[in-house]
Amino acid sequence: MRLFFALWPDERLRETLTDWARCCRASSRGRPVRMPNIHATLAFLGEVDPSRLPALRALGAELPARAFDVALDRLGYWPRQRIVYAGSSVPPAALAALASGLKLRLAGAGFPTEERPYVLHVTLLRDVRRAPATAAVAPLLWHVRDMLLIESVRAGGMQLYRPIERFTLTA
Ligand code: 2AM
Repeated sequence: MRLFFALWPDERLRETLTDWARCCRASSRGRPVRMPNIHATLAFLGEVDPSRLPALRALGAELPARAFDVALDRLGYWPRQRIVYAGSSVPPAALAALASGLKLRLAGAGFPTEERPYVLHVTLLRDVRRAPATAAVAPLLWHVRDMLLIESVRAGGMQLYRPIERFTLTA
């Protein structure tokens, strides 16, 4: 199974982010992420044997993580990944704590983890070869109340993200 932990904006937020992608695309070009698929990856696991699912479920449930709000207030461009993303110029400490706590537990349980520090990014466009004309957007407040374990599957030529487990973050 190809798995990852993610934060998933609600439908209203994903619609607004789809509008951002549409605006951006006029200058940057690229391929928009479909509205249902818009998310922020917290930790990418890659191929995982299904026998490890109980360990991942337990790990997510035991993570002492708090709910938080984050303002998506900028558009970023990563030329190497060729993506345009929505990001935050003021990511809250609770997000950093969630990402580092998850990484620590994943590493402890023998899962591969990312070396680089965590940077919140909600990918909006892929296969982008030039920066969008503007990085400024009206801030969008995202109330993050849960974290998901997602399975990534390809079906009929499309990328589908299937929620495996939802973990409520404490208020
Ligand atoms: P991206 O948005 O930065 O491209 C499901 O594929 C999610 O996992 C995507 O959001 C993608 O992040 C991320 N992802 C895919 N392959 C990855 C990799 N090799 N390393 C880190 N993240 C990856």
